[in-house]
Amino acid sequence: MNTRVLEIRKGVLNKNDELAAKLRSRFAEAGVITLNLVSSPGTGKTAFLERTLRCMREAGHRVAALVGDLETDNDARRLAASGAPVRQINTHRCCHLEAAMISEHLAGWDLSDLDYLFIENVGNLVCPASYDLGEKLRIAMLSVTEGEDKPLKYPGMFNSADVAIITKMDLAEACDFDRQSAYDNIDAVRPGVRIFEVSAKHGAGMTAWIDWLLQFRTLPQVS
Ligand SMILES: Nc1nc2c(ncn2[C@@H]2O[C@H](COP(=O)(O)OP(=O)(O)OP(=O)(O)O)[C@@H](O)[C@H]2O)c(=O)[nH]1
Ligand SMILES: [Mg+2]
Repeated sequence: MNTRVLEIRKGVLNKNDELAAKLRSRFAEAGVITLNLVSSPGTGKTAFLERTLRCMREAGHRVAALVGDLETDNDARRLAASGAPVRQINTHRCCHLEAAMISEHLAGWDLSDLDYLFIENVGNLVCPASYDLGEKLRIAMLSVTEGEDKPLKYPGMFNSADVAIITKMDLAEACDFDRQSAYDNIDAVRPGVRIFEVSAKHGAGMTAWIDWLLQFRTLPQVS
């Protein structure tokens, strides 16, 4: 019985991987850098993206976003206030985004009009780790209010990340955030990963993040 369940799951993942590979080729051909933002619910993905989209648009970069939630278009409305093209993906009972959902919601967008496509995944530290969306960069986020041990408890998410971002740094002192412990735990599951500290509320750390992202685009890209 268990073997059968595993086979079905493998089949679903293989289909997703095939679609994700096609998306990755499309993104590379269009020259768009695609990022998949993953974290627990409420870590601050949307707040961070609101600032990122606004700053990047002001600097003349072409950005767009897809945002996944089970229900509501609240996050899409927040992000669209930046002026960037934004689409909400409602997954209903599904706790993660899949490559097919990305493909479907890109309909009508000319990817070659974009420099960066941000995908905010459904808030969940487990399932999104298993679903490749064809992204170039997976960004795992952790807020100072969640507990420094989250990377150890949810290693799959942090282990598959290209960048880690610690959010809500303005609350660090009030939460007795143990910065060294957070860094050690991230490093334990993803040795050497680049870590940024930000406060989307006050803007601290955002310049370093955006500078890094702009510089990343200039590096030779291997798809
Ligand atoms: N103090 C502080 N609060 C923040 C910061 N970033 C986000 N928040 C607050 O944290 C709460 C959740 O922020 P969101 O941006 O909606 O978080 P999210 O990760 O997008 O949430 P989901 O999409 O539901 O998973 C909101 O009340 C935000 O105002 C920050 O840098 N500092
Ligand atoms: Mg959100």
